[in-house]
Amino acid sequence: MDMDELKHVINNFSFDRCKKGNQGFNRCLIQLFGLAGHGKSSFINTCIYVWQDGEYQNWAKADEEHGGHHGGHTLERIPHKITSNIMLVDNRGLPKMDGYGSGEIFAQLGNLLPLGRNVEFTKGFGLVDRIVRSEKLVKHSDFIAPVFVHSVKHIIPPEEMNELKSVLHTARDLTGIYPIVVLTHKNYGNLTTVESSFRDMGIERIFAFENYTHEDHFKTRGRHEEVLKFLQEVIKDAQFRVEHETRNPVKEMHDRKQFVVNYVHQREKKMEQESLERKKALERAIREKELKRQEEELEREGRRRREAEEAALRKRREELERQRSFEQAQYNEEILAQQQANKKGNKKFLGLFGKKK
Ligand SMILES: Nc1nc2c(ncn2[C@@H]2O[C@H](COP(=O)(O)OP(=O)(O)O)[C@@H](O)[C@H]2O)c(=O)[nH]1
Ligand SMILES: [Mg+2]
Repeated sequence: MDMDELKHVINNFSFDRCKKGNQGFNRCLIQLFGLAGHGKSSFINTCIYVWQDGEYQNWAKADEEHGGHHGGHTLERIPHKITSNIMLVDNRGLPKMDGYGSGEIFAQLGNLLPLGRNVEFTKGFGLVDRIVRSEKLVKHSDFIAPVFVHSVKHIIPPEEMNELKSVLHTARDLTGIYPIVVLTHKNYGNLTTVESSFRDMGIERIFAFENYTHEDHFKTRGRHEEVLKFLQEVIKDAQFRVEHETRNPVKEMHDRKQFVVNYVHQREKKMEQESLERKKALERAIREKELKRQEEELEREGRRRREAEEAALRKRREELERQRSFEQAQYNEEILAQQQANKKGNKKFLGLFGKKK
């Protein structure tokens, strides 16, 4: 299919044209999710740029140095229109995937939080409250197509693989569709390594882009074509799911809500358990430290005692030595005196002997 044909297919997409009719679906929401800074907003800019084929603008407020907008970092769920039936949604990205964050991701992905409003992150059951408060503001007629955005600049370290895999699989359980993965920064990282990591996690549909940005928006056929192919893939899949399955958008929305509420509940339990374990570990560490301190004190005490005993022994030895040398000196003196006395005695005797002669 050439670019014009692709454009035609995308432009004419409508759930109304599905074989069984729209089954209650109106728009296809291409829901972008992923970590902050991986290029979600830039990818939206890229899609709009290609679709409108006019001047480049920072429509999605990507974090661009020369953008002059609010300095990037999307804080809201903003829908961007491609056609009246296809929307791209820039969800609020997370600084990292952790216990709290993933609940937020799924609430956004499940279309349970309103579009066009700030997404305030809350801890604990605050998220459930927000979901309940949003009930009247979200549309069950939105079909959700999950798209995970990841920059190939970030090679996924082994310790992050499981967490990410679990996020992608939960996204599948929540939406009924395996997320399409969009890799960004294609020319600035290790595409092959990152791509194979996602394949290892069971992801089949992967698109790689060098996004159009403020610095680089020189139109290339390769980039234009790849974006159109991506959009076509999303709508083909959405169409397939509405044509080949019996759907009930109202029930599906309800199930998604249930799913996320359960997820948050499980997550809370898990986090409570983890926090309890952390507390126990801390207490254990404190006890061990105290024990070690006591052992060291005992050891020091023992050393002090041994040293004192050795010093006393040394002193005693020195005294004995002094005593011994004193006695030796006395003895020597006596011997000397004796010898001198003997010498005198001998002289007298010799005298006598002389007289006799
Ligand atoms: N070279 C290059 N830069 C990109 C690409 N995608 C995003 N960026 C840059 O990466 C930064 C973060 O992108 P942004 O779209 O704001 O990320 P978000 O937080 O996921 O919305 C910005 O400075 C973008 O200009 C890409 O594919 N190639
Ligand atoms: Mg953004």
